[in-house]
Amino acid sequence: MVAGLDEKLEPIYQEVLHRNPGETEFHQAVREVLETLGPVLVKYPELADRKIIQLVCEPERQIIFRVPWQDDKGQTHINRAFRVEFNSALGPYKGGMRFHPSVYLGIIKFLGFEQIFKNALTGMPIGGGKGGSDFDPKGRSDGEIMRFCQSLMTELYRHLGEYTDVPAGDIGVGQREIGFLFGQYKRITNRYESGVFTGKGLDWGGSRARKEATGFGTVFFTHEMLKVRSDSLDGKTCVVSGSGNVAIYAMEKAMELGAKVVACSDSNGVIVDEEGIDLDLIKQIKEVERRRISVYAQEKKSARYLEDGNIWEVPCHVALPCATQNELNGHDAKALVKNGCILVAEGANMPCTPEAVRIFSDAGIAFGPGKAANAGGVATSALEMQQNASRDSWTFEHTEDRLREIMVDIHRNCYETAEEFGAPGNYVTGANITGFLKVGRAMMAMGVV
Ligand code: NDP
Ligand code: 2IT
Repeated sequence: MVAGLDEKLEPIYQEVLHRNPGETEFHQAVREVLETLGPVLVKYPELADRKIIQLVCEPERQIIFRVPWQDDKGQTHINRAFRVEFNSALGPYKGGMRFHPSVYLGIIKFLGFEQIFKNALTGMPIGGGKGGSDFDPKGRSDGEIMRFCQSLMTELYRHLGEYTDVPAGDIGVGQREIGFLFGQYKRITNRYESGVFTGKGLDWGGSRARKEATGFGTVFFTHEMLKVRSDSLDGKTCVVSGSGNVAIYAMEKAMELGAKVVACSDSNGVIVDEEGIDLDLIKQIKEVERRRISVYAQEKKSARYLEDGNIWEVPCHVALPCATQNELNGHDAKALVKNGCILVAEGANMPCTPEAVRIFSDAGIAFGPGKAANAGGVATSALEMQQNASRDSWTFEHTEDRLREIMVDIHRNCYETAEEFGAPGNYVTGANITGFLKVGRAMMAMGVV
């Protein structure tokens, strides 16, 4: 059953459907936020009078352009790239770039929309934006990746700037790609403008702990969720989907806090290792060799590889979806509930379908939505911008401490806001209302712009 919308919000949602046809992920992200905003309009009718919700659903600017490039054999390819500059009420547009064949405008808009509220929750001065391309980096050489990034930046540079729009990584975009993008930006603009990108290498303006930040932050948030239930990660069994940037560092911090991680995955399959995942081996396979997760089971006799397997059928106490949107559906949620799962926190953006979230809620499973639970990545991006602006470089410990404090604050704000608006323990309500009110008030203050 789909939850009903408040009578003031239903026409707003219908208008979003009408104006953005076919963009199903964007519709899903908007609906999930609108479902929680009814009580906000009762308490703050001035937000409705000024059409703040309608405004926040319409990107300030959307850029779409072609990216032609040549592969190693001299063949020409044409990709499409996007940058959606969604909302700048709190600071320059900020959000990652995604390279994946599934990328189209609806994906970038859902991600940009989520980013507005996530960035507001961090308490840092950053607006919301997102970009990407339908380019598939799998199997491409370093030279091909470089030429693609250079071609993309030859158009995108004119829209960026440390006070305007500050990209970072996301699926398919890590430090290698940020290096190529930054290099071309620097060349075209003739400016060493460190603060125009985050996720940079440590030798050229990057922040310590940025690489680890999203995964670590998700686990800090999980730790806080368990703490209010007088529980902890110690001795818990975890499964973490994906084996990319977010998944690897979520596994690392979960293990550090005493959990046993027994499964992770990539888009081809799942590995299950009841002895506990060997993270050094995962890092070697994924970060160094850029190979498939199946290689893990060839190296480790205690592991099983399930081609096209379903990771959510592996019994666990704590599930951390860290791969991609809608990777955990109602069927998967039922399997988790049946197998005794007590907590789900989203390291990825919108990995759980609305049906899955309802099943968790009905079963009393603690659920941490991505815009709160994975905000540590972009929060540490803002710390990277802070270091760039002051030409400073912090220690790993100091940066990790700041990240931990930010995640504790986000958790507390979401928890308290949920209570204030009559939905105790509901972090979806808490995160949406906290984020929306912060952005909405800033938009009110700045007039009709
Ligand atoms: P990576 O590219 O490093 O890793 C992505 C992982 O997810 C890979 O294991 C990949 O497998 C898997 N995956 C991607 N797409 C699919 C798919 N369609 N089906 C199945 N598996 C898939 O990306 P990140 O770790 O950076 O991002 C993961 C998630 O976290 C995304 O939702 C992203 O938006 C979100 N996120 C990222 C942040 C960051 O700082 N990087 C911050 C906050 C959220 P394969 O290699 O086989 O494709
Ligand atoms: O979804 C996200 O928050 C990210 N991909 C990180 C964005 C950023 O600017 O660090």
